[in-house]
Amino acid sequence: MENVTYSDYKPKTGSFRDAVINGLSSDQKFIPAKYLYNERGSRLFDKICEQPEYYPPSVERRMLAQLKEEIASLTGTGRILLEPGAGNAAKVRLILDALRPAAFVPMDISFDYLKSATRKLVKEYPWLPVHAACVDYTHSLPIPEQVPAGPRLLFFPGSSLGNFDPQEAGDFLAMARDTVREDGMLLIGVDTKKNESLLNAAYNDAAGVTAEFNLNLVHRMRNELDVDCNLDSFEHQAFYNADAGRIEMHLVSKRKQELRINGHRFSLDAGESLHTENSYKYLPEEFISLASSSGFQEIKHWVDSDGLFAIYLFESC
Ligand code: AVI
Repeated sequence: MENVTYSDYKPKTGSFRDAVINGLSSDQKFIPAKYLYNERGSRLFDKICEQPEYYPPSVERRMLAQLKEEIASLTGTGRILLEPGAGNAAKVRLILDALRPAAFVPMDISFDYLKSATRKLVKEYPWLPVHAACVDYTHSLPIPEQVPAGPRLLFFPGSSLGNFDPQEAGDFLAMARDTVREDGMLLIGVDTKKNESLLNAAYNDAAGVTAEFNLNLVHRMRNELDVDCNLDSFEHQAFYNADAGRIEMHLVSKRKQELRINGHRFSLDAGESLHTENSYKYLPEEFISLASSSGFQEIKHWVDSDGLFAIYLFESC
């Protein structure tokens, strides 16, 4: 059997133009968060992960490095390891040696990025069969036919689940449960509810990288949709909404202005916002209950000593 395969499930990406026209037509104007991640946005997100205020990546990495043997003792070795949104596959490297999977299935929406990440990975781990799949995991989790039989483990780090609203998060977990089947497991990293000032600081870093990431949407509207607006006519806003249990990210119009896109005109008042992202935070009991309504029961969870981040291991039930 081949040690590396590539499958393209051709995810359909809707057009940025249609999404912006639709979002600006709504009462609370919005742009779906996935449009933050073009190539420039993905680079800015990588830079966010290096900011001292944005604690999730460093805390999760530290936890995985410390917990890998314990996790492996609970999952066993030789599983088929699946990772939706694997990107550059940096986090999985922390657990590969301990988990010794029978195969790894990295999934990502960008085929070019996935191919180059896979080429590097197979050089570093010559013993590991890799079956890379280009998919949009928000819609489906197709498994390439070359993937051998065996119990599956889905790895979903980075609190990416927090960018779904709770209903979508439940739907994603149910899809994950169908994908890993009866003898499957889920290893997932999820950000916790905590002191609001830490949360607010994490999305308002002093170097302004998160602001630049958010303003990338204005950049895209100017460059790709020919919208005549200045970058400095919007400002970044991110705050914790305690009632909803989420960080909200907005672009706030600094003045009254009109945005024209393909014959559509949208007027914005000074102070009016475009809602650009939600990032939900969960108490462990809330998250365990959400996962259990999607068919997973807890094996164990770990919270770091400062209560900043949680890692959960579930099995299918
Ligand atoms: C990708 N995702 C988990 C990040 C988060 O924390 O919700 C995206 C992000 N947005 C601003 N900073 C980071």
